[in-house]
Amino acid sequence: MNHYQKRRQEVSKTLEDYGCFISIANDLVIKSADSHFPFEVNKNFFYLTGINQDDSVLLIIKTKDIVKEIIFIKDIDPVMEKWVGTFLPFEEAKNISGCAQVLPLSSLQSTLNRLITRTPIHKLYLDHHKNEVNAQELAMDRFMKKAFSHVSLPVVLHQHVIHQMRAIKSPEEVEAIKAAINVTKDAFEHLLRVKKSLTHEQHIQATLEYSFKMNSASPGFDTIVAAHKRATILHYVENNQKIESDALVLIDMGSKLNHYSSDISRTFPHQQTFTPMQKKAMNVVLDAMEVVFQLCKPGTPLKALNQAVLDFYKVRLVEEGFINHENEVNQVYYHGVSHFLGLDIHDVGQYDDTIIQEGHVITVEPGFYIESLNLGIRIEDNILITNNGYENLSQDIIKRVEDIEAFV
Ligand SMILES: [Mn+2]
Repeated sequence: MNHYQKRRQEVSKTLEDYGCFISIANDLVIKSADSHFPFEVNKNFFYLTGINQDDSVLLIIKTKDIVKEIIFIKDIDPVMEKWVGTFLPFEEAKNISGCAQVLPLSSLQSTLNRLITRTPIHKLYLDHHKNEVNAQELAMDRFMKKAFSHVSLPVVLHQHVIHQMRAIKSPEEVEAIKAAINVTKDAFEHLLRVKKSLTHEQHIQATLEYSFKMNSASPGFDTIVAAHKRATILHYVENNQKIESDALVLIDMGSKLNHYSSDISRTFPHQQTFTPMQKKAMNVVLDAMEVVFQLCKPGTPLKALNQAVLDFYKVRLVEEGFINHENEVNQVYYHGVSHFLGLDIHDVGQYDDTIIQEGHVITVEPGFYIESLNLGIRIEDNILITNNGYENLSQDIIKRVEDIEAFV
């Protein structure tokens, strides 16, 4: 049984008899005129099938004695293939997914009709959530309108079940994340070697992303290259300014390789060395990381990590003179210290009231930001929770003041 089969089996255990689980791959989204945004697969669908093609559908049908799985993929269209490239062959889809029944999408509606009238299924379990935040119509909404316009069956929103599964990484997934981290490491070291000749933020972005592409990877998210006071804007992605000579440069980057992403932040001086003030600030953040690492073990509430950073800063930032009073902490540190990492950058998983477990992969990314000092520092590593502690998956990417100065 391959990973995808095992995962589908897990899902099938959560269904009642005469239930049908549905996950879809997403459709292509129009950008303008006849062009589309690059296809982005629904990560849950990919997690359960290994298939990365638009307009694909997975059904898991559970009746009294048997579980049946069917995957639908686009009918091969030889004319379209001349324009947009090869469609996924049916045999290959079977091999990847380990699903014996892979059928053409054109037979989906008749299959559904048969299921409803003959099996008959009583309940639908959708890989979907209620999108109440912005009320945007999602691919599943469109699918349901089209496929079930003539019947109404009770619907259960089942997305959280797959999200819970995805939060615990298998050894193979951890290897995939490590591979992405390695590409990011190479990119950062290459950058440090050539950075003397780079004068603008966009040069740094281009240099990092050049390395990603040369390693068959791509940016997992919009690369942030923020120098000087621009580093105090957390998601600054314009990356288009000349770098001031005495500036610190904050980069938040992550290559994506085979669908898994890394998410690494580093801060370094534009010149060859840090100023004394920059050095002092760097060491505060590096020490905050160590405080968080000590809590990275099964049983710690996820919330405790951020609280630990706040408690540490309340003392240390005052001691070092970066703030006057502990109640100013929120003005210089205004994001959380951790998120899950995996198929998505801000990966799925339950965030509220979560207890850290073995197999979680999280980021640890303290920072602080003081505009009047033209200072923004964030340092981020990717951490695997093990049975009794943690493994820092990105420990080989240099981050300490003396190591960066020695390297350049
Ligand atoms: Mn991050």
